[in-house]
Amino acid sequence: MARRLSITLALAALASMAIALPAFAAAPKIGVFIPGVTQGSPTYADLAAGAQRFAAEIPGASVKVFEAGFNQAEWQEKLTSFVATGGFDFVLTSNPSLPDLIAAIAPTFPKQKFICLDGMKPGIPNLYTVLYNQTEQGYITGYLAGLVSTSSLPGANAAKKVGMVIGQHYPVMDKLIIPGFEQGLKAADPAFQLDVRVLGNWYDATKAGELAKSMIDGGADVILPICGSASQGVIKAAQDGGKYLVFFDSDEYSRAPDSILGCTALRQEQLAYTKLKEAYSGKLAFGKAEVVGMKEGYIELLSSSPSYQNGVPQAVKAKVAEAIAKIKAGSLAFKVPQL
Ligand code: RBF
Repeated sequence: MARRLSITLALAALASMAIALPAFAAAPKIGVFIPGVTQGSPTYADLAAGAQRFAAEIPGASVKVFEAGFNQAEWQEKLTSFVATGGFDFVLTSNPSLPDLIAAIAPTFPKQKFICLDGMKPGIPNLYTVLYNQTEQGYITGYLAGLVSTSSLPGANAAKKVGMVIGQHYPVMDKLIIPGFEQGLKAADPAFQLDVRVLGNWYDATKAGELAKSMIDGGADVILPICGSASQGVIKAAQDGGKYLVFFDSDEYSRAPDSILGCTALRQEQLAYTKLKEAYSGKLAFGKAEVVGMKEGYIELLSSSPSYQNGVPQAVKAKVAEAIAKIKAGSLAFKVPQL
């Protein structure tokens, strides 16, 4: 009798626990929408990895990763069918152009929760966006590039020219990244000129190499490639010309340890993991748009690599460290403009 009662009580306790659990406790289904391909674009690989880490902690949770490919004209339709057929609790994606595509279908799928990293759009009730402060990231990367260019390193010349190869123009590039990079260069020396070349896609390494070579011939001694897998061509051109590279997004040093002198990384895997966890526990502010940067630990200069430690002159490292400390302390601040 007592035994039966305790079993009944235990069942009742279990039942009340079940009621108390959050709505998504029945193992969340996560859909990861990759606007491009994962291969060669670390931010996309990191996005999927963050979702996998989150799912691995919850028994029965699942992650479906969908690559939408490079034809941007197809993304809207592909996103719609991914959402319509997926039955996901959360759709996670990353790209500055995705919030508008999500906004177009959000009213059709009002119960579908969307999380978009590397984008900004407040006011959509079922969309949360979080943007990296890439003005800040651009500034530190540009300051380092400018100081390297004016240093006495072999390959650094007297011309005050630094280059970028970009996949395409878009508001985050034009309003945050390029102005930030330029400000950083000019902080090193106001005479700097930035040469920006546009590839027109995110994969053509041959053309990216040609653009880089042409900039090097024109006097650029440091180049920042932001062009996805096409960056391989830029690396080759810099190596052939005895010039230097700085990188965005992730740890790229091993691709050219003697030529890549700095990587400012986004902690995208951590951000994807954290935001999914917050969403799952009902703490994510859907409808809001947030911005994160160095202070929050989501942008960092990867300074422990031997390429940086041994390749960058001591005086340059000291100046860059000082600028980073100012940003973290708030005495050097970069406002993110309206996109
Ligand atoms: N970055 C990549 O690394 N690979 C890509 O395939 C890629 N495609 C993009 C497509 C569009 C429409 C836009 C707006 C940006 C794209 N980016 C891509 C850039 C990415 O979102 C980010 O701005 C840069 O990686 C710098 O952090």
